[in-house]
This record gives sequence, C-alpha cells and structure tokens, in this order.
Amino acid sequence: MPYTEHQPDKGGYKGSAKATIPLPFANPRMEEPTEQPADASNVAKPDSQAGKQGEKGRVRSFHFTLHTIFATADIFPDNSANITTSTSDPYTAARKALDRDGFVVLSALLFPSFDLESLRAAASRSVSAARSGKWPYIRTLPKQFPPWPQNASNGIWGVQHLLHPSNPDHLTFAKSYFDEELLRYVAALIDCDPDDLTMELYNMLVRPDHDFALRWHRDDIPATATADEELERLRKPGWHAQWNLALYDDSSLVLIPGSHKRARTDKERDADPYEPSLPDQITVNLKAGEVAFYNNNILHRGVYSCEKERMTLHGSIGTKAAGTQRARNVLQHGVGEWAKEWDLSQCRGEEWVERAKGMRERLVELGRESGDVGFFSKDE
Ligand SMILES: O=C(O)CCC(=O)C(=O)O
Repeated sequence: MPYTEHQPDKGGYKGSAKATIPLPFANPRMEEPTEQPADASNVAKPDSQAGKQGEKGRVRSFHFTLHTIFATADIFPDNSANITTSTSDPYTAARKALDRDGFVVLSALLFPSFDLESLRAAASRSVSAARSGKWPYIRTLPKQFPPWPQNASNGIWGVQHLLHPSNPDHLTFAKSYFDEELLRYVAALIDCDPDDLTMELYNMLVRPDHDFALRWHRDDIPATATADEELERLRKPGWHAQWNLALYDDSSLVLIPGSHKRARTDKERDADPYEPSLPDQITVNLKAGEVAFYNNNILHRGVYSCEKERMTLHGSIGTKAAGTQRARNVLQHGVGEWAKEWDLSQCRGEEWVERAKGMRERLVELGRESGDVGFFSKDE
C-alpha cells in the first residue's frame, strides 16, 4: 500500500532548548546479589561530572561489596545490562527491577534472534527516506509530542510507523517487534496473558541534525499536575511496556530512578524544564543490541547530539486489559489509521505472523472502542 500525503501526526510548533550534559553513567542494579558483573572495572566511578553540575560535594564510595550495591538505592553500576544470560528467571528479575527502579536493561545476548545487521540496514534506509522527505511519518524538531508538523526544515529526531506496510522494510522491523522472546518479556513486565498483548507503536529515534533535547516529562502526566494528581495516576497500572532497542550505542535517555512511584520533589517541580542536572538522574547507557524497558511515567528526558549516530528502535506493546485507558497515548500517533488496513495474510511463512495477527486485531478493536482520543499535549 503506498503511503498517502496524509500525515497523522500533524500539528503545532513550540520552542525548545539545547542542552549538552555530562551525566553520571549508571544502570540498574543486578537482581541477584551473588552474581558478579562481567567486568567489575565497569562499576561507576564517583560521579565527578555530575558532582560538578548538581551534586557538589556528594562523594560516593565504591569500596563495598556488590551486595551493598544492590541494596543501595542511588548507586547504579556503570556497565550496561543488569539482566544477563546468567540471571536465573530473567523475566521475574526484569519485572522486579522495572517495578523498583522504573527501568531495566536487558543484555543483547538474551535476544539471539535480533539480527542487528539487517536491522541497521533497514534502519539506514528508513532514516534516509525520512531525511529526504520520502517518508512522511517523522518527528520534527523542535517539537516534543505528537502531532508533529511535516515541515522538516529544522531536521528530524524520529521516524514513525516502522511497521507501516508502505515501508519497504516493515517486515524486517516486524520480525523484531513480534519477536517471541521480546514478547515473553513484555508479557512478564505487564503481567498479562501473552494472548492479550496488543500491538501499539514501533518508531525509531535518530540523530538530530543539530543538538536537541526534550524537556523533563512524564509521557502521560502533564507538568501542570498537582502532586496528588501525579500520585493518583502513578498508582494506576501502566497497561503496557515501552522499550528502546539500540542499534548503535546510545546514551540519550536520561531519567531519575524511582521517580515513577512518587510525585515530583519541589526541586524537580521548580526546575527549568531543560535543567541539565537534577539530583539522582542517570544516563541509560545502552550498548548496541541491548534493550531498555522503562516506565513511561518515570521523570525522563532525551538529550541528543547531532554528532553521534543514533538509530534506536522505540516500541511499546499493551494489553487488552487496558481498555480505552491507554488509547490516547497510542492512537494519538496515528497508528490506528493504517493498522486496520495491514493485511498480514500476505506474510505467510513467517513464524511471527500468527502472533502479529492477534495483536493487530486487538489494536484495531481499541481504535473502534475509543473513537476520537485527541492528543496528550498538542502544542508542545
Ligand atoms: O530519546 C529517548 O530515548 C526518549 C524519548 C522520549 O522521552 C519520548 O519520546 O517521550
């Protein structure tokens, strides 16, 4: 199906800010105290850069056992994945880490069926099409939330709708989105029956044409929310899992561990939206092939350099149990408009197709039930 002129993510325009931040490298704690990291030299050094910026005088000691590291809420080792092939029951471990910290990093070795080379080749073609105006579904600078105007004169920071059937590479992306092992993690993280999983979004976050940053935000709670409103929403289940799969090393995502469970502190609330250094923030430091799942209502932002290649697949999958509560977050991206036309009977022979069919049907049903969902934050 050829894509049309219609850009579902059409919309307004708002100023942004540039921020280049030296941040503490950090990662979630390992689940099992007895497990040794692959390389102990990767354990985070005292956070000299962050110390300069925002945590002056705060000295972190690393002369304790790994057991202490796991038990210490604000210290994260500077390797990457905390869920590895040697983690016993990695699904439960991933879920516990996500619940506790609001994010979790999974080793590339847990996903042997991801074909990084094919994904990179497909990603390069999709980015070239997007940059040259041949692919209309794009995230344009300097806008943070959908809908995005198609005017790409300031460049792009994302490519939308990788699974759209008019993308010549959509089947390559589909293979990774409907990957059996990935879906096992997703079902474990949402705590739902695999047969209830619902297709949502598969986009790609890319190197912008000039340095660019997103403001601190929670995806589904406006900055204007009172503390009580924040807490009320944060106490409800998220009904989905969201992840970044890095095709190249990626240190763009910055977040505050644990902030998915609490209202903003006064300091966070009063901070500049682009504040380069908030207490306890960390950079999620992904190596190529690693997957970071994170709670989309954790306090987070993106900080992007135009000099560093970025092709990070950015997906979300929901569950039927969410009903229409999750609808706006998903359907505001315009996925409902083409998903109902996606004819998966064309893809016979691919092992992921049967899983995809049910998931796509549940998305279409969500669109039918929800009607017009509007946008989370139309103008910014
Ligand atoms: O670039 C990232 O990884 C974060 C993106 C993000 O915060 C968002 O799309 O809301």
